[in-house]
Amino acid sequence: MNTKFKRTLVTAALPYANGPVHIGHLAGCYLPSDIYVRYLRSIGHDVKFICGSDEHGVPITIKAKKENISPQAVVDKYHKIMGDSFKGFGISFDIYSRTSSKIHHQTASDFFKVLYEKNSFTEQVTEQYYDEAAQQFLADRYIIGTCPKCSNINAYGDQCEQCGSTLSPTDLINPKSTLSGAEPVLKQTKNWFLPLDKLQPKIKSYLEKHSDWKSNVFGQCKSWLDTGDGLQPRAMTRDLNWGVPVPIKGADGKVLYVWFDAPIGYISATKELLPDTWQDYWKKDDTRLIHFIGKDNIVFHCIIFPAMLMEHGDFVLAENVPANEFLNLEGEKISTSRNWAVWLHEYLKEFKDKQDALRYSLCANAPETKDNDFTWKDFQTKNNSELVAIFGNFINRTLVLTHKFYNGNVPEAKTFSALDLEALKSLAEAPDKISAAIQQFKFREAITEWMNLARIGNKYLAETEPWKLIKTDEERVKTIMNVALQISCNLAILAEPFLPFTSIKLFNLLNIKPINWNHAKQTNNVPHPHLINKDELLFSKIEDSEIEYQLQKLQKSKIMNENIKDAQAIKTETSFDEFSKMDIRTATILEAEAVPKTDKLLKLLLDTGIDKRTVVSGIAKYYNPKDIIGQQVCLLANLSPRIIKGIESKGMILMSENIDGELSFVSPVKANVSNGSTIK
Ligand code: B3M
Ligand code: ZN
Repeated sequence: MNTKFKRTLVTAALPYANGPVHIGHLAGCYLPSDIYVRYLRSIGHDVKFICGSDEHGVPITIKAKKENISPQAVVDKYHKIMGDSFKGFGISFDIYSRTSSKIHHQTASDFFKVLYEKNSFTEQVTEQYYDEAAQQFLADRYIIGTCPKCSNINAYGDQCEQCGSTLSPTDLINPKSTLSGAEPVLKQTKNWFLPLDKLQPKIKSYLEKHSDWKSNVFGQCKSWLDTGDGLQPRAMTRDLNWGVPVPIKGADGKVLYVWFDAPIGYISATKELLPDTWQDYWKKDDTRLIHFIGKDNIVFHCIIFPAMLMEHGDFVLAENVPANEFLNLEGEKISTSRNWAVWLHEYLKEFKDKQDALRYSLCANAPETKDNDFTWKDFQTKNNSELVAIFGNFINRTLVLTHKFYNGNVPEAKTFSALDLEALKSLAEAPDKISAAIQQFKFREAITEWMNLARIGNKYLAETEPWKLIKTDEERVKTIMNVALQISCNLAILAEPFLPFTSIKLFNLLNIKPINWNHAKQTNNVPHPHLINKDELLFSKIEDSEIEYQLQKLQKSKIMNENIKDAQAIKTETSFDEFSKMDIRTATILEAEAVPKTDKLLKLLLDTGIDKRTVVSGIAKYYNPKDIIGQQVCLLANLSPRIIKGIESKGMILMSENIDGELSFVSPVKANVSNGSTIK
């Protein structure tokens, strides 16, 4: 590691407090940063790990409106859920703060004032949509209208979710304010812009010093600088009533842009953590600042925040920004609004004490260089075939044999054979390999090296076969078991950054107080004489049924999403003539019974006023046959007959379907509509 640096400040992106955190967050940002920090702590480096909730911005105000609560209530709720999830997974922040705190408001406000007084900002008057009824300017998300590209009538002012186009509010046809429903009017407003165009040369020379950054990060930065006219001025204030008020005259009703205040949150949280020494971590040249983030945050951390810091002066700039790509779930983009996610707080409940299984699988499959996919099947395989079958198996055999042969007393190693020496050599070499990978932010490689050591342990036992030798060469077995115990102990040391829960458990089984990375090259960490504790399994198999359950949960989200889509999108136009071809009538159910060997179908006998006929209907999940006798329904009476499960079905009963996919009858509101009445 570069010895120029005396201390490291690691920040992890402040997650938005408008929803819980999911596996994408963990894999993209919080797990790699936690591994990195735990490693630095373990080698005795001075490191601080900073995070907190990002509690400002428009999405939070929208959520508050929707739920009819205050923005503060929204962020209070999610700040707690997110903080608990991180704690649950052992993410070892030194502080998990929040941007609605007083210290943050003060810090962000002061920061803005410094830039303002240095004339860093340009003032610009632009036209923004304004809601006269609600008397406020409208953020893009608060305006809906018809998409000019695909005619979706519910497109947002910044984006159409139907066709995916990026829009600006003035592109919308028939724009409406979501606050009052009124048509918004364009009104002039003044805001303060950071002239990134003018700062471009400075930013460029900063970035050029860091061409060693991960290629996905460096590449994205370059394309910001090189595309079109390069960087453009960006507003650092917004017309909104939730956030840090703009601390200058004439700025009533305006707050700092959320991406201005959020990264300053790293500074305020450090102040809160270290009231006396925080400046060492932000202002001394021998501090190394590292931002862990997901790829959608690159421009803010590599361009805008450094530009703010440069303008302010005094602060160190990020030494590295090891951003990850995205993690997908079962082949699809993770989405909060579509509930296509594995929520950390749910995982913690459903897989009790299995945090390390997820940490392992997310690290082994981390989206470090490209987007990656999480599948439940792969999670199960990584747990069952690697954690249980390789690592767990090695540890378990070692502990069980030590108890069996020596009642748990660590035997002494006296003379070493070639096989022993080979194993000990691999053991001594492992820490440097893993360190090198971690220092280069290659966490997948690091955890693979760690697992390889467990593989070496297994191979060693398989080759030396102590269970056979015990009958013929007891002295040898002592050495073998001692070596196996040394491997186990160093696996515990080296596991700590990745699998902290397991590391503690394993030290405990070995009856050794946790020791740090600096001892990991030694191959005599388990003393003799020494008594180990009773063996226990470190990992258990994850059953097919548990995986099935998770897949079903996702399937439910999928059905719900399809239904929402159906409910939102009106089908293509049809003519009255087409519609009139359908003969829809009222009818009453006379008899109902389940169709044998199916769980969906009911066979119904209907009185249509004209005839009595049989209709097979897929409603068995929603109605009990005996409850629907006498129910009046609407029937598509001239649908061509079909044979369903050997029964001729003549017509179709109309049902309404809600977004959960539940069906319910549609019937006349007045009770005395006779059977056979037409519906037009
Ligand atoms: N809250 C975006 C996010 O959660 C944003 C990060 C802020 S870091 C200063 O992805
Ligand atoms: Zn569209």
